[in-house]
This record gives sequence, structure tokens and C-alpha cells, in this order.
Amino acid sequence: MTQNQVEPVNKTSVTLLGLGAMGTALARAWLAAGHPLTVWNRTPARAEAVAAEGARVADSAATAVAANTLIVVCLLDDASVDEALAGADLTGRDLVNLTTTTPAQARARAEWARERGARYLDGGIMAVPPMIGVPEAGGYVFYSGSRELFEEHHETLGVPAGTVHVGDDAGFAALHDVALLSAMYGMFAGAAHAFALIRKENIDPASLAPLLADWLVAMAPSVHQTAEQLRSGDYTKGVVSNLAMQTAGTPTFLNTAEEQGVSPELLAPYFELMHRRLAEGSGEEDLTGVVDLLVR
Ligand code: FVH
Repeated sequence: MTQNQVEPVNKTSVTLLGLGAMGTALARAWLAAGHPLTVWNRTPARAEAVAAEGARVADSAATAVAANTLIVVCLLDDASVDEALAGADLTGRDLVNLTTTTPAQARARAEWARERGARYLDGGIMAVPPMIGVPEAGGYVFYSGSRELFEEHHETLGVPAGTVHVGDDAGFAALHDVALLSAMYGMFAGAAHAFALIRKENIDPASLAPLLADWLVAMAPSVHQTAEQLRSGDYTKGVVSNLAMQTAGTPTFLNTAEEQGVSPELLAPYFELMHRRLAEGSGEEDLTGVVDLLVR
């Protein structure tokens, strides 16, 4: 080796089960970073592209699991994880499950892995496939479960996207994942209602879109105040637009929907909760009390 050559760094070998859209993106990120990669996919043809890029293709999930210590699973759902890993020996393996599941499924999978002699880390991916392997895209993965496993493999796990460990409870990654995605669907619902309102008018949706995006961005930081109020228990702290005022405005929204021939079905349930909270005598509060009405 000459003076200018850099000593090759040993990269952790990875086994990846699942080569759907997300699995393929993960595979490409690890291959591009120089990690030896063994892959398996139920439909073998889907492995051809990454094989051409250097991945070793195993003919069964059990063979793929036997190849390396670090096993990453990215399949459709919890049932497919069960099916894929049914015949695999997980003894001494580090199982990282990036399949979207419920928190209860994640906890059950952690126990299932422990019984089979594996350490377990659950993951919730906050990114879409084009964001994988592109640090500037801002994608990351919530992890929970074995902190030891997380720390040992931190560098390897950080190759496809950023990493955030949210607790030793294996269900917490799924919980954070679903919490953020639920908020996202609420935003999509609001945007769908907004576009429906202008649908029959001579208004270009493309002219509404930037106004809508800017408004949602401007409103987003309000979650910090909600969090602070939930922590303190004082829902009147820092209130700018109180519940009484906002509830009084709801007929305007419902009447506008009626005038525009738009169903109120996305908006009305939230307004009903606001009215219920107001009826409890919380007019001076923020909208935060709705959180308590939702918790059963
Ligand atoms: N794609 C996305 O935008 C989201 C971003 C956030 C995280 N999700 C979750 O990631 C998991 C995998 O998603 P995906 O995008 O790779 O999904 P598909 O392209 O549909 O690929 C599904 C893979 O699962 C395999 N599979 C399905 N059923 C079984 C089974 N019973 N046994 C073994 N494998 C199974 C499927 O295999 P094949 O159909 O090619 O044979 C694919 O490899 C997911 O949890 C998302 O929620 C992605």
C-alpha cells in the first residue's frame, strides 16, 4: 500500500429481506456505500436489478438469514414477516424490522425474536423510496427496541436515511411513525376539502396550491404550543384564538361548504369535538382539549 492510499474500511455485511419499492431503495443505498449485501425476495425476478449492482441473491429467506448477523426486513406487513421468517434460524441474529406495523405487533415481534435468540430493533420509515440514500432529502427512520443493537449498527443503519432512537419499548417506533402519518392524513384531508371548495369555480387549483402550502407551513409550528399546554395541563396558556371564537366561526365553514356543493364529511367531525369541548365550559382554552376528548 502506498502512502496516499486509504486503508479499506470493513463495512458490515447486511442481509435484506424484501425488494419492493422501499427494499430496493434500501438495497441500492447499502450497495452504493460498499456494504456487502445478501438479498431475498419472494418473487425472485425483483432481485435481478440489485444483483446486477452487486447484491448476492439467496434462494430462500432462511439462507439469507444464515448469511449475516445483521438482518433487515422490509416487507408489506406483519403477516408477510411471519411468512418469510417461518423457516429461518434467528439464533444470534440482530433483527431490524422496517415493515410498517402497529405498536402491538412490533412488541409481539420483539418477544417473538427474543424467544428465537435474536436481538430486535423495530423501525418506522419516515421517507419515500426516492429519499433513501439522499441525505439532503431529510428522510429518517424511527427506531425502538434494543439500544445495544442500535448503537452497534448505528453507522450501517444510518446509510439509507437518518436515525432516531425513540425508546427501548419496541412499539415506540411504530407509534411515532403512525402518529406522524396520522397528522399527515389530517393535512391531506384539509387540503382535499380546500380543493373541493374551489372545484366548480373558475379558479386554477395550481394558483391555490402555493397559498395552501404556505398557509400549512405557517400553521404547523402551533403543535409546539399544543405540546406545551398538554405538558402543563393549562390549555389557556398563550392562547391567541380561543375555542369560543373558533367554534362561533364553524357555521361559516359549513355554510360555505353547502354553498359550494361540498360535503362537510371531512370537516364536521372535528367541529363536533370543538362544540363538545365548548359545552364543557372551555371557551377560553385553545383547541388542545380536543386531544382529551379523543383519548378513550
Ligand atoms: N413505499 C413507501 O412509500 C412507504 C414509505 C414508508 C414505509 N413503507 C413501508 O415499507 C414496507 C415495504 O414497502 P414497499 O414500498 O417496499 O412495498 P411493496 O413495493 O408493496 O413491496 C412489498 C414487499 O413485501 C413482499 N411481500 C408481500 N407479501 C409477502 C409475503 N406473504 N411473504 C413474503 N414477502 C411478501 C413483496 O414481495 P413480492 O410481492 O415482490 O414477492 C415485496 O418485496 C411496508 O411495510 C410499507 O408500509 C413504504
